[in-house]
Amino acid sequence: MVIERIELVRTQLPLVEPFVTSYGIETNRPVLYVHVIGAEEEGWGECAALSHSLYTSEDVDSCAHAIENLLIPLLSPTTTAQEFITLTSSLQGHYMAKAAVEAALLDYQLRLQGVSFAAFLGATQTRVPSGVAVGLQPNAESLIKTVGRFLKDGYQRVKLKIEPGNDIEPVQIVRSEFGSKLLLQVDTNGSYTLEDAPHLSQLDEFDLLLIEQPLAEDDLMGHAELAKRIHTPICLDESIVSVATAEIALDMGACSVINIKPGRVGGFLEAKKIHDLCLSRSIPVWCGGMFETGLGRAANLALAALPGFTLPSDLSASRRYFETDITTPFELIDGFLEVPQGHGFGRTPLPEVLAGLAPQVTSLTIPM
Ligand code: NPG
Repeated sequence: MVIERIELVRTQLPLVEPFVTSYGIETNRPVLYVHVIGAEEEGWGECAALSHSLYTSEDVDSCAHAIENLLIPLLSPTTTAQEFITLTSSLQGHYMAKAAVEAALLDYQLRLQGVSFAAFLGATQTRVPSGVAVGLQPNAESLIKTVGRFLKDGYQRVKLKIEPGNDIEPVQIVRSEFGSKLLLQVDTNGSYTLEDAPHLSQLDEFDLLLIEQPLAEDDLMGHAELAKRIHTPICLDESIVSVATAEIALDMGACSVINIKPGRVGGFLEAKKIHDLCLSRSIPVWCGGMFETGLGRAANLALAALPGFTLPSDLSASRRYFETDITTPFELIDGFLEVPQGHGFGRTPLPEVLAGLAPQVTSLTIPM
């Protein structure tokens, strides 16, 4: 498996509607693909980073810089994804940048071997229950309209973004409008402090699946304390950057559910380790989303098809985010998305769609 060259492919894709969270408004999905090219095959990996570093410290420009200047120089033409992890193990941070390179190498080597990513990981499902994330809404009317539209589409679970001052009421509105059977959870993106525990305990009566990342990323102690003061299960997202942090958080009682996002933990191989740890402890996990294009979505679906993913994931149909996806789009069928079975991730960028987005392509040489 000799890699001849690598390209960084950059463009952006507008979102069909703005996505509002506690830290800002997303209107575009910046696209950064790592494209590995060999004589007989190619591989593609998508970087999860956004245009800003408000979600985590990485952004799409910092990732492109790290990939070009720190990560690709460590490769040789025969480096495998597994070897890449060993080579970069002493390099701190750069999770999303590493994950994008690892993904391209995985796709490349699995295509060469003629194996699907789902089979490689040991997936046990052929379709994955689809959840939808709903950004902050300006008023009750638009909240009800938006949630109603997604439920009509068939989404099996709704996640509401909440923030201080805009939290109990939207949950109460959705519960009373759509009933107690709706699988409902909330995500605060770390916007509360432990002092808000009495306030957050007001969510207990709404029988939520979980509250995601209520406190700051580095406040594991706070989460462990909060878990004693509220009944809603705590799920961690931003705090979990590796299997080691997952183990610490679980040992401390800081969470009872984990959102696994491959980009946030440095790649799919680490994501699988977190899954395996949680499965061994009967801790439910689900796959988070970063409104990836079809390429990253395809890879996430294979991960979410592992047996420990017992909660619906943030894996929506392509059209929830994009008018035209860069790959063949993912469709919602009876509330599920199908897990791709083709070699590698089973989806590649469609050349004509990508060309229409006028991508900026940087060719990188691999050290011999
Ligand atoms: O379905 O892909 C998706 C998006 C899910 O809400 C989602 N992602 O905090 O997990 C998150 C969140 C996010 C939104 C992250 C905006 C970063 C920016």
